[in-house]
Amino acid sequence: MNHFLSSKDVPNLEDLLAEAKEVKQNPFAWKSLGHNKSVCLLFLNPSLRTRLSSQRAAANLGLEVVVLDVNAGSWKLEFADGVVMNGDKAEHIKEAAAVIGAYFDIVAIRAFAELKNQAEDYSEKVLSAFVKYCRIPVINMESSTGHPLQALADLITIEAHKQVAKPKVVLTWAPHPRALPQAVANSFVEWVSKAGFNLVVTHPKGYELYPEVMSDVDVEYDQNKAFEGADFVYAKNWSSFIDYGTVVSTDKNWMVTEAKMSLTNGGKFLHCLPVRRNVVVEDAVLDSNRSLVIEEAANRIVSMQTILKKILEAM
Ligand code: SN0
Repeated sequence: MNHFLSSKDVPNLEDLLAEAKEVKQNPFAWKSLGHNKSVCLLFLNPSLRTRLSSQRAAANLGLEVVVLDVNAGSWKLEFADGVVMNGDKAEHIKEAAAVIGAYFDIVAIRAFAELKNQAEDYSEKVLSAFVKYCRIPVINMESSTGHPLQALADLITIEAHKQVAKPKVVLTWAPHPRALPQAVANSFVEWVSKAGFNLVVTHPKGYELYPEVMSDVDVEYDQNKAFEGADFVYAKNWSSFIDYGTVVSTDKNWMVTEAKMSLTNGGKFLHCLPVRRNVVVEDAVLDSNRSLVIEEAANRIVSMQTILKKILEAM
C-alpha cells in the first residue's frame, strides 16, 4: 500500500480484515518494521481517539511519531494556486508539504470539510494537495469526504461480534446541535457495502448522502421500520449534502433510545465518538451492554496499525 485515502486504496477487504485480526492478536510482532522510520501526524482539527490511537499504533511498530497541530503551532496555510500571499496566510502548501515530505517517511492528515463549498470539499482539496506536494505516503485521518480509519475500525468491531455472515447493519442519522461533516457516514456506507452486509440507511428527508456512495444502498425514511431486526445500529449526525452544510432538522424524535433499540435483533450500538449524550443517543443505550463504543474506539489502534504496517511493508 502506498497512500491510504479511501476504501479505493484497499485491493482486498477480506485480506485487510484478516490482517487486522492478526495485528490485534499480536500487536508487538512487527516491532522492528518501523525502525529508523518516522510518521508525522498533522491535525487541522481537534481529535482525541485519532491522535492517541495513531501514536499507540506507531509505537507498536517501532515508528517515531511527531504530532503537529497546524492551526495552533504552525503557519496558516494557503492552498490556492497563483495567489498574491499578502493576507494572513504565511505559507503555501507547496513548501509546507514538500518540507514535511523531506523530514518524514509517512504523513497522516486530519482536515475536516469546511462545509461551505460542496465542490471544493468533495474535490478533497487539502488531502490531494498533500498527496501532490509531500511525495511520501499519505494517510487520511478524516478528510472532507471520508474517515476510512474509522470505517475500518467499525468493520473490525462488527466482524468480532456478528452472529451471521451478513448481519443487518443500520446507519441512522441522529440530531445534533451543530452542522457536522458527512465524512464518517460516507465511509461507513462505503466500507459496509464493500463488506457485503445488509445495510439500511435511515434519516429524515433532506439528509440524503453523496449519491456516489449510496448507489446500491437502501434508504428507509421510517426509523422504527429500519431498526426492525437490526444486528447493529450505527448512529451519526451529518449535515445536509443537498442543501450543503446546513442543519435541516433537529427533530429530537430521531435520538436513539432503548425503546427503539428493543425493535432490533438484540442489536449492538456503535458510534465513532465523541458523542453528545441524550442528544444523539440516550444514556440507557450507551451505558448498557449493547454499546460497543469503547471496543470500537480501541479498534482504532488496530486499524491504524494495520494501515501503517501495510505502508511500511511496501516501502
Ligand atoms: C467529527 C465529525 O466528523 O462528525 C469527528 C468524528 C470522528 N465530530 C465532531 O466534530 C463532533 C463535534 C461536536 O461538537 O460534537
